[in-house]
Amino acid sequence: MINWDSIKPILKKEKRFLITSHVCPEGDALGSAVALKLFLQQMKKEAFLINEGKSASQLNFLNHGHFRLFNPSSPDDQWFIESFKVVIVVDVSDWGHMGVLGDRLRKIPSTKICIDHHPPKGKFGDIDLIDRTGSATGQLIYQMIKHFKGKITPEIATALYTSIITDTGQFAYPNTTTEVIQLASDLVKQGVNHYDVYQKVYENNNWTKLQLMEKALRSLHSDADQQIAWMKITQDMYKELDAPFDDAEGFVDQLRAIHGVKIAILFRELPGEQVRINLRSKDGVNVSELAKSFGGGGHPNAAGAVCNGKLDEVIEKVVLSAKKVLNSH
Ligand SMILES: [Mn+2]
Repeated sequence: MINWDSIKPILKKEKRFLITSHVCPEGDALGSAVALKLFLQQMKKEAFLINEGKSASQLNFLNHGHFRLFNPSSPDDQWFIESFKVVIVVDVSDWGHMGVLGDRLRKIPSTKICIDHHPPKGKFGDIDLIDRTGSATGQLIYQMIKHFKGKITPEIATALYTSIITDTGQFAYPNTTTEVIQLASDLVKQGVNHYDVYQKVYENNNWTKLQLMEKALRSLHSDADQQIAWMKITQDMYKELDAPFDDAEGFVDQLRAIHGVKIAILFRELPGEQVRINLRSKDGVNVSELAKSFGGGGHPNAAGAVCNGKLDEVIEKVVLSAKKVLNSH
């Protein structure tokens, strides 16, 4: 359990807070950040969100008006982030996942508070509030709001519900606990329209996403007697369709859903000879160490990394390591 009282003096004293998360925040990062902002406003504080990299368009319903998109070359943005004495980082405890914004924030002498459920790589902020047993950071934000006797408004509840369904795979992943199911029930009682959230998050695909999937599927490969499934997305595929990077969100889960597949990998080529790797596993196979060995991290069944190198070379290396994970399993 997190000792929320450790931040009580700061919450009491400070008037302005900056909230941020990892690059291209997904459901949990965005939902946690929005809920935290709304809660701080309830406490009559000024709270601002800033992030680097857009979120998937499906999450726009949470995003509206809340986020400032960080522009590394804007003096205005630099001035803005320097104007805060306290920065709260949610759903990430690794500066490496925070882009240029992370580098800049690190150099600023503000107090950094971190609220996260990922296994930490070491000390991250000035105050690290980390609970690895949390199914989602949204769950921790909920505990925090309750601890400080805040009100779970329908808007806060909707943001937290989005956090929870996206990080638990709609209460399907092994990280789903009775506690988080109960929490979801409470959120629905507080006014979440769960079917509306479901439709916005999961039935809101655009055509380019499917076209991108069609292209990616042409590269579908299996390895290790069909226990490994992987596919790749090149920069050319993105360019041909003018598709945003996040349009590939969820593709890797489709690979994991194949019968017999224990490790699923999506490789996405980034500009500048870098590759984003998304790893998923099932049947007790742990891919977090694999992600770590490539400079990333994550959960046992869902992890990722960004790797330097040419796409095909990275694929070869990672698939080889994945085979080793299976052999030692
Ligand atoms: Mn999360």
